[in-house]
Amino acid sequence: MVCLNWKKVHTWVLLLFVAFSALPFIRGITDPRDVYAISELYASLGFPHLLGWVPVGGDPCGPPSWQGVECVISNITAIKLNGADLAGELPVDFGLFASIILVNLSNNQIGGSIPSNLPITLRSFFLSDNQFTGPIPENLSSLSQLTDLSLNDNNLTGSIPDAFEQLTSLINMDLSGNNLRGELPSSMGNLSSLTTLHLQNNQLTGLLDVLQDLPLIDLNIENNLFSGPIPDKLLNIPTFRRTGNPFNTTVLPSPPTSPPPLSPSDAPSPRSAHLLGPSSSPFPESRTNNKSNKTNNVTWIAIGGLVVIIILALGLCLFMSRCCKKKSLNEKTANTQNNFYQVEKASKGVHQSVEGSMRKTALLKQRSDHNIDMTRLDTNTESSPLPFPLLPAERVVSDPTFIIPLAQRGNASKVDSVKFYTIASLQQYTNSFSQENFVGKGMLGTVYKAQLPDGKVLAVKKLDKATSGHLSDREFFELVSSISKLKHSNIVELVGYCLEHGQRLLVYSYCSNGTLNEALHLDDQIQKKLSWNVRMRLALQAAKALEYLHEGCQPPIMHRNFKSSNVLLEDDLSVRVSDCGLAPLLSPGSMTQLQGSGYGAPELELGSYSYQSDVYSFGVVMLELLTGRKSHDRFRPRGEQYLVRWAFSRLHDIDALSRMVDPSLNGAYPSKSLSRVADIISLCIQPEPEFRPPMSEIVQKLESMIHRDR
Ligand SMILES: *[C@@H]1O[C@H](CO)[C@@H](O)[C@H](O)[C@H]1NC(C)=O
Ligand SMILES: *[C@@H]1O[C@H](CO)[C@@H](O)[C@H](O)[C@H]1NC(C)=O
Ligand SMILES: *[C@@H]1O[C@H](CO)[C@@H](O)[C@H](O)[C@H]1NC(C)=O
Ligand SMILES: *[C@@H]1O[C@H](CO)[C@@H](O)[C@H](O)[C@H]1NC(C)=O
Ligand SMILES: *[C@@H]1O[C@H](CO)[C@@H](O)[C@H](O)[C@H]1NC(C)=O
Ligand SMILES: CC(=O)N[C@H]1CO[C@H](CO)[C@@H](O)[C@@H]1O
Repeated sequence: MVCLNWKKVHTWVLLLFVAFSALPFIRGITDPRDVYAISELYASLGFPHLLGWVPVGGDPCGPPSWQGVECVISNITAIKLNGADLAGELPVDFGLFASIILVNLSNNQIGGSIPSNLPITLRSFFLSDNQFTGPIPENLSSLSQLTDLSLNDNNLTGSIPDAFEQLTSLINMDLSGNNLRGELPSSMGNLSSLTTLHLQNNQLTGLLDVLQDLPLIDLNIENNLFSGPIPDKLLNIPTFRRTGNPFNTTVLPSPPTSPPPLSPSDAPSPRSAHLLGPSSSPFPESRTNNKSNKTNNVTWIAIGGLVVIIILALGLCLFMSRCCKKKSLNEKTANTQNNFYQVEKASKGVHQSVEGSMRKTALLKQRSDHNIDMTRLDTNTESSPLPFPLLPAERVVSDPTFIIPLAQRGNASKVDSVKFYTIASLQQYTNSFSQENFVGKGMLGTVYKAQLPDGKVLAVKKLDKATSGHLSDREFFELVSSISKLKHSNIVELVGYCLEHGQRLLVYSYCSNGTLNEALHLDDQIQKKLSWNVRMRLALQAAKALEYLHEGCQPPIMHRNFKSSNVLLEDDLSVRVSDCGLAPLLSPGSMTQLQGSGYGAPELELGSYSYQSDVYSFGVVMLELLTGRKSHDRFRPRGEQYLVRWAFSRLHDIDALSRMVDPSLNGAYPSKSLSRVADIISLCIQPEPEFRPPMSEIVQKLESMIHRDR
């Protein structure tokens, strides 16, 4: 009753207050893909001070507006942060913006390389006057709607990529003031709308012929190393600056009809633009009409009204529940502390709570001891501001439970054996997830090589948003915890993880000899080392890994994605199976993928997967070892594309069998063990799952065979 009276007096004040405090919990109107992309950008830039920007979540298209961000309804269409004193780098997945049209980050101090993953909707892309290094990405070729490109005054190196074939809308391009070398690529001849081209102050060489049929009005090639002769047509360009090149312009009036002196026959690299597929963005292509801000504002009024209603409703709920639970609140202090994010946000204004969460981001990054006092952390208003710069030395937080306070603090499930890594440290170790550190892309994410300051090398698996997105932080944490318990000499060891800014990464020990798939099908050097005996040893070790998962773990674990590219090889060619325990991340579609790649057992067709399905996949890997063929090879004749289909009947015919053996073994194998191997494989790849033997039996068979061969 006291509650209600009090409410009558203060209802409106309070409702508004609570409503505003609750704002961060309402799912904003902004396209979640854009929210994710802009959070990535913000983290990668090192959380600079920008009005309205928040590190996690937030609603870039909703009020309060974010500095420099423009939207059309729920889509981010422009980011204009030129001259905003920005440092840091651009994120690797910069391409995730779904509908962005203009990016202007000119006049800043942004470094690193230009990401190769770019938003394919871009029309205007300005990065001039920064500190970008490295090459111009070839994936420029996918930006078919580009009209303006300015990359001038950076420290870009390498040659201009042959990536312009599709860029027929490009009108202005400025690449001046870099360290670009090499000749102009032939696809520049396809820039059929180009009117302004600035290439001055580089070290470009070769001829200018490729430019002669472009509709240029303004061409500047000063201070390069171009050779003559200059094509006649270029001399008609209204503004053509060309001083500071070695060609002797005065000889030009007599352009030769014969082929120019410098052989143009050294054709451009064969990697022409059309070979590059569509953008790597996991989301469907999207296009947006850039409507003016006015349209935007009108819509805002409508949306604003709706939002206010929702806020009020939510506020009322929050208020009621808080008010009536007031008494029991004191008894539940511990719980309240667990949920300190909510408590704080509900009791302070929006502005303060944003500041608070930023402050926490900063604090969470700092090395902490186990008994950190949450209450003090929460109320300490004079704590340090933002974590500038984002890429300092290693910051490993020893207690992962501290990082995810929402995941029931005090729960016994602590991951003591693995480290928590910050995004920033992993970014540093992987050279910002650069192409040079790229190891491979699997069904679940992308793997990068990480070099730690102490010389240690690790493998970082950056999980795709699509694969781990359905797990809550808590579920992800439990997953990490369960993987960390897998200890076997033939299973890749998990050493840490990262859970920050919506990013989930797993950090593993690194296997220097790549995958069995590469060893068999790609890497001649390692393939030479794969003698019969080595192959049998690899099979045995891989079998032991699966045996451990199926029969040694409690509860047992299905691999669900066993294939030669998940069989990693150490220095000494011993096996470590990867992706163990990651089955919860696999989408339903992964079964189809496994089948498409030739590893999937027939029962997958019926949607069923069992331990015996792993056994089948193991049989396929043994077949790969035996034949040296790929599990699925679309370049083979029809009947031979799927390895199992081709091999199945041949396994029982001794002549056919000996013809099946990998020719690169040059017949160097004991014929007795060949038929034993064929028997084991036949058992594994039987169509009926119930007839396939358990892994322990396969381990025994392999062991006794290897033993007899000695
Ligand atoms: C982009 O930024 C540059 C540098 O501040 C500025 O000169 C230019 O007008 C901007 N262009 C657009 C389209 O915003
Ligand atoms: C560009 O690279 C050169 C040579 O590596 C270096 O001297 C210069 O400082 C760099 N400039 C910027 C802006 O990073
Ligand atoms: C690009 O130019 C070459 C040479 O002129 C031409 O053969 C090719 O068809 C053009 N490609 C496109 C996509 O226009
Ligand atoms: C370039 O784009 C293609 C498809 O558009 C994508 O598959 C590839 O991963 C991209 N390259 C890089 C280095 O991001
Ligand atoms: C926003 O982008 C999506 C695709 O990303 C598109 O389907 C939709 O039409 C866009 N909305 C507006 C208002 O432009
Ligand atoms: C700039 C330059 O080197 N100009 C020379 C071009 O060639 C003519 C005749 O060969 C010379 O007289 C110029 O000095």
